[in-house]
Amino acid sequence: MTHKERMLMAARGELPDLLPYVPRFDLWYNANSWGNTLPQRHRGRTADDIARAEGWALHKIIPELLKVRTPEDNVHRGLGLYSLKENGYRIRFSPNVDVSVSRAGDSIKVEYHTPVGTISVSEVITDEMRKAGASITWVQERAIKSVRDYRILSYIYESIEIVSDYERYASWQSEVGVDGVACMMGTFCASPMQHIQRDLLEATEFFYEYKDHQTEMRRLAESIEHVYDQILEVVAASPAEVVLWGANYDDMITYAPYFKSEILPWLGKACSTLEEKGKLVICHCDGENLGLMDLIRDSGMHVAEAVCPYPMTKVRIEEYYQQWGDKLTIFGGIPQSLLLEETASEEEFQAYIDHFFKAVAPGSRIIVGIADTTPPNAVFDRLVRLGERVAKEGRLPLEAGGFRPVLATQITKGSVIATRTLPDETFQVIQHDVFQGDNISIIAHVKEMLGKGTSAQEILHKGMISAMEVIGGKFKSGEVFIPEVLLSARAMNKALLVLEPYLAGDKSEMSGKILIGTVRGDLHDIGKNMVSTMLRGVGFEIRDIGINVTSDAFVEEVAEFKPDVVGLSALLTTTMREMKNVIDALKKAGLRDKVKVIVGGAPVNEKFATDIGADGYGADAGEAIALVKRLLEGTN
Ligand code: B1M
Repeated sequence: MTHKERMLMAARGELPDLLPYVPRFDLWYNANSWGNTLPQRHRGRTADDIARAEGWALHKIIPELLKVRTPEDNVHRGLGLYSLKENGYRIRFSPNVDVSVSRAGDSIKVEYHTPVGTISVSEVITDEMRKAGASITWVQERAIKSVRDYRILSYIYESIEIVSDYERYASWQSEVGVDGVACMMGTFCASPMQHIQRDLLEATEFFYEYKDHQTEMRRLAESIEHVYDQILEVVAASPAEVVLWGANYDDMITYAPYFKSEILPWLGKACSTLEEKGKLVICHCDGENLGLMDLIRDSGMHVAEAVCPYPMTKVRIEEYYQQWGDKLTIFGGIPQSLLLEETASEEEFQAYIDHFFKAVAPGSRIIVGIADTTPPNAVFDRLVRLGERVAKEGRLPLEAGGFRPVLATQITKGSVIATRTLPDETFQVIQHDVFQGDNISIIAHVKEMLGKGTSAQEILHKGMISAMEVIGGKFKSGEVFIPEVLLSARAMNKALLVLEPYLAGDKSEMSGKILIGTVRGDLHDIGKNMVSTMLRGVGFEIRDIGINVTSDAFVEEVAEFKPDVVGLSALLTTTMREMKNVIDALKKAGLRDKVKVIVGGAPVNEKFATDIGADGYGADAGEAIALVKRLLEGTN
C-alpha cells in the first residue's frame, strides 16, 4: 500500500494496513538547513528527500508560503489571499484596482488604489526569522486601520475574480505522487468573518471592531463571500482529492458561540459542497480545542489536522479519540514538546508513544503526525524512532491492551465559580458598564458620580476594579469569553482617563509601572495584549513594547521607563528560554534588583519561572494581575 492510499483510507474512515506516519518538519528543516546543522546523512537534501529517505509520507497539507514560483504568488498575503501552486487558482483584480508593490530590505509594502480609496498592508521576514525556521512572513501593517477601510476593502474583494489554475496544481500533485496527499488549499479561514478576524485586523482590535462596527464588518463579510463562493466553486471542480478549508481554531480566539455563529455555517457549506464532489475536507486544528470539541466533531470536516493533545493543550489523546474517532480523522496526536530534550526526557517520550498506541486502538481514523510541526531544536532521532515504532507496532487493527479510557467528566471545564455579589448599590451603574463593556456610558456615569462628590478612589475600587475581578473570575471558569474581557478592560481604560487627574494626587492609586513584551523570536501577541489590556484596566501604567523584543531592547526600556515589574510573554518552546536571556541581561546591566520579573505564555509554568530566576508566573491574565499586586505589595 502506498503512503497516499494509506492516508486516504484513514481519512475516509477505512482501515489501512498500517497507521499512516506523516511527520511535518518544515520549521526544523528550514532552521537547520539555514544554519547548516542538518544531520550529516541528510546534508544537501531537500525536506522531501529526507522524508523519502526515511520512508515517511510527505506532509503536503499546509502550503509552502515562502517557496513560491513567482513573487505574485504570495504578494496578497495582507488580504489573506494567495495564488500558490497548492491553490489550484489565481487571484485577478479588475482594472479599477491598481496594485503597487514596493520592497525595501526585509519588508514588502503593497498598496491597493481604488476609486473609493487606498488600502495599504506590509509584511516582513528577517534573517533572524529565517534562522528560526519561519515558514511565513509577519504582517506588520494590517489592512483595516480605520472604519473607512471596510468600504474600500469591500470594493477590492468585489473586484476579485478567481481563475482556475489546475495545471500548476496538477504538476505539483504529480511531483508528490503516491508519497503523500497533495492537499489543495481552499482557504486558511473557514468563513468570511474568520477571514476578517484572522487576516485583516490585529487580533485584539478585532473584538473591539466586532462590537463597534458590526454593520460595516457584516457588509465586508458579504463582499468577501463573493470571493469565497468563487473559490469553493473552483476548488470543487478541481482534480484535488483533499482540500484545506480553515485553520487556527482555538477555544479562546474562536470561542464556542462565535465558532457556532460565524464559522460553522460556512464550514458546513464548504464541507457538504466538496463532499458532493467526492472531496475530503481538512482543517488545521492546532489550537486549544477543549471548548470546541462537539462543534468540530459535528462540523462536517473529514480530517482535523495538527491535533495537539495534552501536555501541550488540555485535551488528552484518548479523549480526542473517544469523542471524534467515530466521525472524523485525527491527524497529529504527537505534541511537538515531546521531541525536545528540555521538555520531555527519553523515558517520557517513549511512555507517551506506548500510551498513544493504546489510546487510539483500534487505530481507524488516525494519521500519526507532529502537532503542529517539528521545532528547530528537536531531537531528530525521535522522529526517526517514532517512524520505526509506527512501522513495527502500527499494524491495524491495533490492540487496546490494558488501556482504560478516562471518564468524560474529567475533561469538563473548570467548575463555574459562584458570581460574587457586589453589594454596594451606589456603584452598580459603573459595575454594569464594566460588565457590558460599555465604553461610552461609563464615561458619562463616572463624570456624574465625580460631580456628585464621590471620590475617584471609590469609583475605581468599588465600581470598576471589583467588577473587573468578577469578569476575570468568570473568564477563568469559562463563563465568559475573550471579547467580554477585552471590552470590559477597554471600558475600564476609558474611565481611567477620566479618573486620572483626580487620582494623580494620590500616587498610591496609580502606582505600579509595568513594562511588557513578547520575547525575541516570538511573534505571538494575543495573550500578551490581553494581559497588558487587563493590567491597564485595573490601573497600572503599562508600556507594551510589542513582539520579538531582544534582551538588549528590554534592558534599554527598563533603564528608560523604570518599571516596577517587567512582564515577559512567550508562546513557543523555542523562545521561552529567551526569557532567561532577558533576566541575565538585566543582571549584567545592574538592573535586576530594581525590577520584578514575571513570565507567562502557554508553554511556561511555575517551575520554569523558578528555574530561570523570575519572580513569578501567571497562567492567565487574571493571575498576572493578582501576581503583580502581590509583588508590589511585597506579599509574594
Ligand atoms: Co502559533 N503556535 N505559530 N500562531 N499558535 C502555537 C503557540 C502552537 C502551540 C500551535 C501548536 O503547535 N499546536 C505552536 C507552538 C508550539 C510550541 O513551541 N510550544 C505554534 C507554532 C509552532 C507557530 C509557528 C512556528 C507556526 C509555523 O510557522 N509553522 C509560528 C511561529 C511564529 C513566531 O512566533 N515566530 C506561529 C504563528 C502563529 C500565527 C501568526 C498564525 C498566530 C499568531 C497570531 C498572533 O499572536 N498575533 C498563531 C496562533 C494564533 C497560535 C495558537 C493557535 C493560539 C495562540 C493564542 O493566541 N491563544 C497557538 C495554539 C495554542 O496556544 N494552543 C499556537 C489565545 C491567547 C489568549 O492565549 O497566548 O496562551 P495565550 O495567552 C494566555 C496565557 O498564556 C497567558 O495569559 C493569556 C490569557 O489567558 N499569558 C501570560 C500569555 N502571556 C502572558 C504573560 C504574562 C502572564 C500570562 O506575564 C507577563
